[in-house]
Amino acid sequence: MFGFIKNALKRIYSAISSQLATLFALHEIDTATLEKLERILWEADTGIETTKKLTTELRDEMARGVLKTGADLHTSLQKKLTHLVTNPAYTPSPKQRIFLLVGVNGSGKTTAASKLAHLFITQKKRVLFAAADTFRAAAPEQLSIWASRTGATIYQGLPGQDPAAVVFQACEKFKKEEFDILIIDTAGRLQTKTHLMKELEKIGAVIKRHLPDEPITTLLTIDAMLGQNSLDQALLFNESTHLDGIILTKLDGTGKGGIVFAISARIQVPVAFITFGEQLEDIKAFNAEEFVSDLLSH
Ligand SMILES: Nc1nc2c(ncn2[C@@H]2O[C@H](COP(=O)(O)OP(=O)(O)OP(=O)(O)O)[C@@H](O)[C@H]2O)c(=O)[nH]1
Ligand SMILES: [Mg+2]
Repeated sequence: MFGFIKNALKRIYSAISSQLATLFALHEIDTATLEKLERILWEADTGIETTKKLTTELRDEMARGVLKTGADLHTSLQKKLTHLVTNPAYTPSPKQRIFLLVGVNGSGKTTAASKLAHLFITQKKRVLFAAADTFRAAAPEQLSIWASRTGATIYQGLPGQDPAAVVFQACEKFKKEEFDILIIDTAGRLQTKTHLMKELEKIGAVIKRHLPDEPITTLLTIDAMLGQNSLDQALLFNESTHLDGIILTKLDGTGKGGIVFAISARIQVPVAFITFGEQLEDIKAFNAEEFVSDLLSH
């Protein structure tokens, strides 16, 4: 299993890491090296702002004489990128039992809900899904297929029903049947910010009223394949509700791991999980140090 995950991730890193390896092998670096680095980072979706900030700092270190070799560059970049993605860091706790998945159409909410359920079920937890995407007729059915694959239980509302009403009933079931984890799948349609805010507020209020002692963990799915475009959408959610973490999806479809750094710089919400395929196992808690180290040295 571990080998499989490593292989899937390797594809993500390969495009960027092979180019970086050439720079890190240099005995002496100069301004041209940093220009090359700038291009590699930018092409890997790191984003203009973040790339500029990083290379400015590196130029400064070079001017002060602390950055001389490719190896120095490797060490410094590793430190800077790790700092970028651990600031802030996602801190999971056993108190987190209610997970609300939000994100635009097709960004991978339902699949991520199922992968999360799978993770919890392998830890012997009892998982309840709330199928609060009542907008798309096929959505509850899609989630119920995942429920039977993972061994989770599902609470399904009626098509067109108010999502908050579905969440209310799912909360009741969660309490009465003493589930360990509640995962709420929501609709991905992106209307106005006001509408989005209202709907998420309503769902949040229902949970708070019925499960007052339970913290709500809101996770935003971001499609890594969309690159910089996905960030504008992410910003809209960040302005509409409190986000605890990001699930960066479809990393297998891009050789551009740099999006992780762009997210951290632009929206200051920690990456909590990454997904990299369509199987239930294709999810991993995000580990900044490991991610950066793999990205820089595969
Ligand atoms: N390759 C790959 N495909 C993924 C991944 N995660 C999700 N997908 C695919 O992306 C598509 C959309 O995923 P969903 O989970 O249905 O997305 P959603 O956000 O629930 O979409 P809506 O309910 O329409 O808003 C599906 O075809 C998934 O199989 C991933 O990590 N890698
Ligand atoms: Mg869905």
